[in-house]
Amino acid sequence: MPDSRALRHDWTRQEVAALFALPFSDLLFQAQTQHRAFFNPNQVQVSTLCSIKTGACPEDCAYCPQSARYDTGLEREKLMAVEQVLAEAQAAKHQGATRFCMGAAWRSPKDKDLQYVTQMVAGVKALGMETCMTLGMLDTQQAQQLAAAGLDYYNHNLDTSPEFYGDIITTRTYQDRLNTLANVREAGMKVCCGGIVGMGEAENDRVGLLLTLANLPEHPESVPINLLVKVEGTPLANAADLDPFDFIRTIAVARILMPRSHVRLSAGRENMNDQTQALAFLAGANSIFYGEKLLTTANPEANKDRQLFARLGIEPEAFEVPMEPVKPVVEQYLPTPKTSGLFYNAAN
Ligand code: SAM
Ligand code: DTB
Ligand code: SF4
Repeated sequence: MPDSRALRHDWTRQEVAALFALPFSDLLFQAQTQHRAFFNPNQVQVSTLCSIKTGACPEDCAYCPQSARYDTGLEREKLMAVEQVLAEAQAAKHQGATRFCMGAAWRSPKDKDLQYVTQMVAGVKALGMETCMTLGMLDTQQAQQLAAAGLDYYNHNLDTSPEFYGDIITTRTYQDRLNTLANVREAGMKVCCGGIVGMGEAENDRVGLLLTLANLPEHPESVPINLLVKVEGTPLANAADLDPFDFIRTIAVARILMPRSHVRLSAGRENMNDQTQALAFLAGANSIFYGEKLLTTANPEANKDRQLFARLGIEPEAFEVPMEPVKPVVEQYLPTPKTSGLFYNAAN
C-alpha cells in the first residue's frame, strides 16, 4: 500500500491551483488535517532575527529597505562585532528563542567576511541555540565553509514565481537562487526558503512560488511566508493590500504541499491582527520570528506574542535534539542579560 505520508515532489500546476480554488473552510480543514499528521498543532518554533550587516546593498530587490538604490532613510552599518552578535543571541535565548537567524545585506559574502561569520556561528551554537544565516548567494566553497563551522540552516528565498520574478529583481536571476540552494544542500545544511506575498503578484504567481518550492529535490525544512512590509522609498511602498484570506490560503497550501516542513508566519505580523495570526496557525503555520525587530522593520513586541501564545494555548517548540550549552567558550565576554520573562508554557 502506498505510504499516504510520503512526500511528493511532482505536484502539477493544476493541482496546486485547485487547492487555492477550494472553499476556504475545505482548504483549512485539509491543511489542519495534514498539520496534525506530522506536528503537534499547539507548538510553534520561535526564531529571532539579527541584522549583522545593515543597508547599502548593491542589489535592486523592489521590496527591500536595504537596497542602496532606494532612499529609505536607513543608516548603513558595518558588520557587527562577534561579541555584540553573541550578546544579542544570549538575550534572544533568554527571551525564549531557540534559533538565532543572522542576516546580512550582501549580494554574497566576501572571503574576508567569512572568518567573522563563522566565528558567530560557533559562538551562537556554543550558547545552545540553533543557527541560521542569510548572506546572499553562496558558491560551493562558501557553503562548505559555513557548514564546516556548524551552521544549521541557510535562508535564501525564491521570493516569488519564476514568471513574476523579473518584475521584482533584476540583479540576480532565479537560476542564481536555485544554484545557491543546491550548494547549501550539497554542503549538508538545512534549507530555509520561501517568499513574499502582497507584492502585486497574481494568485497564479503564489501558485508558481509554492509549486517551485514543493518540487525542489528536497523540501526546504523551513518555509518562510512573508507578507510584504511596505517601506517608504522602495518601489513597492504603495503596493495594494493582499486580502488576508489569500494570505492564509498561501500558508494552507504550503502546509499541504510540504507537510513535514516548518511553515513560518514570517514578516508582516506587525500589521496583522490576532485573528489573522490565529488563522495562520490553524492553516498550518508553526514558526514565527520573535522579538521587536525583524532585520530593519518592526515586529510585534515579545510580550504581545507571549500573550497571544497564552490566549491560543500555544507553547514554543523545543529543539528536536536538545543541545547542551557549552558556556565557557563565550561567557567570558557576554554581559548578564537585563531582560527576563520566558514564554508561558501551555503544558504546565
Ligand atoms: N541579502 C540577502 C539576500 O537577499 O539573499 C539576505 C537578506 S534579505 C533581507 C532576506 C529576505 O528578506 C529576502 O529574500 C526577502 O524575502 C525578505 N524581505 C526583505 N525585505 C522584505 C520586506 N520589506 N517585506 C517582506 N520580506 C522582506
Ligand atoms: C525571511 O524570509 N524573512 C526575514 C528573514 N528571512 C531574513 C527577513 C524579513 C525582513 C523584513 C524587512 C526588514 O525588516 O528589513
Ligand atoms: Fe540586498 Fe537582500 Fe535586500 Fe535584496 S533582499 S536588496 S539582496 S539585502
